[in-house]
Amino acid sequence: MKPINLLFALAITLAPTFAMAHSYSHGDVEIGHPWSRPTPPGTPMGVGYMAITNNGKSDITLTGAETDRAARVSIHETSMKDGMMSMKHMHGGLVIPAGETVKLEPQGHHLMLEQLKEPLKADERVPLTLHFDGADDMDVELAVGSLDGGQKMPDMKMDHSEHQHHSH
Ligand SMILES: [Cu+2]
Repeated sequence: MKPINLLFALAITLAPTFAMAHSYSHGDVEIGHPWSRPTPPGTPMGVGYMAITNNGKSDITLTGAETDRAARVSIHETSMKDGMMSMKHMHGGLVIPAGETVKLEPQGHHLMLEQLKEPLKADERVPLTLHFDGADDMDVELAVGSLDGGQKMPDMKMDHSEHQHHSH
C-alpha cells in the first residue's frame, strides 16, 4: 500500500437532519439508523455510523462490513493525539456486550468505507452488509445525510496517517 497522507475535513455534526430514522432487526441484533455523509469528489473515504444493540445473552463482535461502493470497509476508533484527531483500525473488531448498545458515531467508533468507487451523495442509500461473530450477517442501508444539516458547523481535520502504519 502506497503511503498516503490523507487529511480531510469532516464537518462535525452531531445532530444531522434526516427525512426519517430507520432501523433493522434480525434475531437479537438491532441496527439503529445507519447513516453516512456525502463525500466531496476525489475523497477516497466515506464514513458509516449506527447504533448496534445486542439483545442476546452473549456478547457478539462486529468483525467487518462490505459494500459494492467501496473496495474495503474497516472498523475504526477515533482518539485525540497532540490536538489532532486520529483514527486507528480495530483489527479485532468491535464487541457489543450482551444487553448493550454500542454507538458508532462522529468522534467515536465508525466504519470507514475505503477506496470509494464514486462519491456518496446526499439523500442516497448505500447498501452495506455487516458481519458479526456470534450473530448472522445483516444487510442495512446507510442513509446519506446532508453534509452540514443546513447549519454552519466547525470543520475539524482528521488525521488518517495511522492507516499507513498497518498492513491489511
Ligand atoms: Cu476512520
